Amino acid sequence: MSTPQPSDKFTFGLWTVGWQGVDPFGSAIRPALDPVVAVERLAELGAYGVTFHDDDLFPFGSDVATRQAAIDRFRAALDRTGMHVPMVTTNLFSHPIFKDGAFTSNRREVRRFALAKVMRNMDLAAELGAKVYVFWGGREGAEMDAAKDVRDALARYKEGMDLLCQYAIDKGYDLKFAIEPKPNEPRGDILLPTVGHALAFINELEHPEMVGLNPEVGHEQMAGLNFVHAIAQALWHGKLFHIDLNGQRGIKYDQDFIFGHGDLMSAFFLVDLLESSGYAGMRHFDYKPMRTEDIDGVWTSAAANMRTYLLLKERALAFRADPEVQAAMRASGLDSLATPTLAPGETYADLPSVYDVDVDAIAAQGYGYVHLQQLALEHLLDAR
Ligand code: GLT
Ligand code: MN
Ligand code: MN
Repeated sequence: MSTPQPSDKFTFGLWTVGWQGVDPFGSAIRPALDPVVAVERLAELGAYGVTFHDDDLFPFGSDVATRQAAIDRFRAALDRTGMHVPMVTTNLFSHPIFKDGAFTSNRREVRRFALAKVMRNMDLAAELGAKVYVFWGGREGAEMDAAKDVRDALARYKEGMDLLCQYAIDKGYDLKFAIEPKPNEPRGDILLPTVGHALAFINELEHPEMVGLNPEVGHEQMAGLNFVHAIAQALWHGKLFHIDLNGQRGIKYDQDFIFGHGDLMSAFFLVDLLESSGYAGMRHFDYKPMRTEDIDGVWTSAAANMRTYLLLKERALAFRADPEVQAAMRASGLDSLATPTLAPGETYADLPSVYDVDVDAIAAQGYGYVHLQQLALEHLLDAR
C-alpha cells in the first residue's frame, strides 16, 4: 500500500523538485533541472502528474518560437510517460515588474500586463487538459500601511478575478480557479492571508461557483492556525478545489518541508480528513528539497512525500476501523454532534426551560477526549 500509484493522484510542481536552493542568504546549490527529466523521474516514482507556472516551462519574455519548442518537448514527455497536468498557475511574483503586486499593483499598466499574462497561460492550461488554475498572490500586499488602500486593492483583485472568470466562460474552458492564501513572505502582509479571508472574498465575486481554494499546510501554520480545521471548513463550503501538502514547524518563515516533516499529528488528522471526506482532488506536494541535498536527495525527498502520505492513510484507516476507537468516538459525543439539536418538527418552543435543566449534573460529565486522542497517537505510531 505504501508504493505510490498514479491512482493515488500525487502531483508535484515543476518548481518543487526543480528548486535550486536560492534563498535570501545564498545562491543556487543545484543545477537547473530539465522539466522533461522531472516528468520522467516523477513518473518512475509513481506520481500522477506535474503542475507548473508559465515561467517554469519557458523563461519570462520568451518569443513565440522558444515558448512553443519548450511546450512541444514537455508535451512529448507527458505522452511518453502517461503523466497528467491537472493544475497550472502563473508566475506573477518573480519579475521586477511585479514588485508591488500584479492584480493589485498601484500601477494600472502592471495590472493590465498581469491579466494578459494569465490569459495567455490559461490557453495553455486548457490545451493541456488542466482542470484547476491556481492563484497565489504572493506579491499582492504591502509592507507599509500608507502604501496601499486595501479596499481599493480588493476591488482591483475582484475586478481581475471577474475578468478572468469571464475569459474562461467565453472561451468555453473547463477550468475552475483556486486561490492560495498566505499571510506573509515575500510581502510584509499579503492580501487574502488565510483560508477564512479568501472564502469571504470569493463570496463577493461575479462567479463564486467557479472559484475555490488551494490551501497550503505551511501557510496556515505560519499564522498559527489549525490547518485541519481550515480544510474542514473549506470542505464544508464546497471550496476545496486543490491542496498544497508540505511541512512547517511553527510560526516562522515558509519552510516548505516534506509532508509529515513538520507537525506529524496534524498531518495524520489531515490525511484522515481528506480520505474520510471523499475529497476527490489531487494530492499536490508543494515542498522544497532541502538545500543540503544533491540531486539524489531531491528524488529521495519526492518519494518521501508520497510514502509518508500513504503510511498516514494506512494508519488513518486502521484508526477508523478500530472498534475501540469507534466506541471512544461515541463516548465522546461525535455522533451526537452530527445529530441536529432540534428533533424533526421541533421548534425553539420545544427547548427546555433553563430552570428545568440539571446544569450541575451535565457540567460534571467528562468528554473522554484524551482517551480518543491517545488512541489516534497509538495508531499513528503503529502501536495498535
Ligand atoms: C511559490 C509559492 C507556493 C505557490 C506556488 C504557486 S509558487 O513557490 O511559495 O506556495 O503554491 O504559485
Ligand atoms: Mn509555502
Ligand atoms: Mn503553495
